[in-house]
Amino acid sequence: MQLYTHPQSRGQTLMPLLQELQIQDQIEIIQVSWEDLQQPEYRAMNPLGKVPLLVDGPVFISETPAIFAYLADHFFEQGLAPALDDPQRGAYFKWLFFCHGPLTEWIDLSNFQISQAQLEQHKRGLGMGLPEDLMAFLKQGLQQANPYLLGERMSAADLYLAYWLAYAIALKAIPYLEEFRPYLQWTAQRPSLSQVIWFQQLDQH
Ligand SMILES: N[C@@H](CCC(=O)N[C@@H](CS)C(=O)NCC(=O)O)C(=O)O
Repeated sequence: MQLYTHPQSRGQTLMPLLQELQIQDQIEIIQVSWEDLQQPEYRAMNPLGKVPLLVDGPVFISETPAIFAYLADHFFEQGLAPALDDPQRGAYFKWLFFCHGPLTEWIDLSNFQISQAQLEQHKRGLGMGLPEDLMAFLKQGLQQANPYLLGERMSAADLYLAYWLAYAIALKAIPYLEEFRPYLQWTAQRPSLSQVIWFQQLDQH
C-alpha cells in the first residue's frame, strides 16, 4: 500500500494509527508537494486533488476516516476496530464520521470569523448545528468515555478524535473544557500520540 500525504496536512492524523497498527514498514509513505496535487496523474487517482490518499492495488481511498476504517479492518488482529457483529461498531463509526463532518466543519468555519447571527441563520443546513451543540455532543461523549470512547479498549476512532481535539484546542477553535481533560490526558499517554506537538501543547491551555 502507498499513502500519499503532506507533512502539513490532515494526513498527519494517520501517523499514530500506522504506529498503533505496527504497519509503518508495510505502507510506503509518499510525501507530495501541493503542486503535485495539481498534476493529471494525481487527479486521476483523486479528482479532489487532496491528501491523504491510500492506494491499495486497484483501490484508491481518499477521505481520512475511510482510510482509518479501511486500515483498522485490514489489520483487524491489532484490535483497533470492533468486529462486524459487535454492536459497538455503531458508536465507532459515529465518532469517525463526527470528526470528518461536524468537528472539521467547525474547525474550518472558525477560521472565517462568522458571526453567531450568521450561524443561527444557517444552523439547519450546517451538519454541526451551532457551536454549542457541537460542544454538547463532545461533552456528553467524552464524559461517557471509560477511558476510551468504546470502553476499556482503544479504537481507531479514539486516535482520530483525540488528534482532532488536541489540534482544535491548539488552534483555539474549541476551548479545553474540564469535561475534555480526563479523556485527552489519558489518550495523550499513548506513545503514538505523546509525540504529536498538539498533545505536548495541551498543558499550556
Ligand atoms: N475530505 C478530505 C480533505 C482532505 C484535505 O482537505 N486535504 C488538504 C490538506 S489538510 C489538502 O490536500 N489540501 C491541498 C489543496 O487543496 O491543494 C479528507 O478528510 O481526507
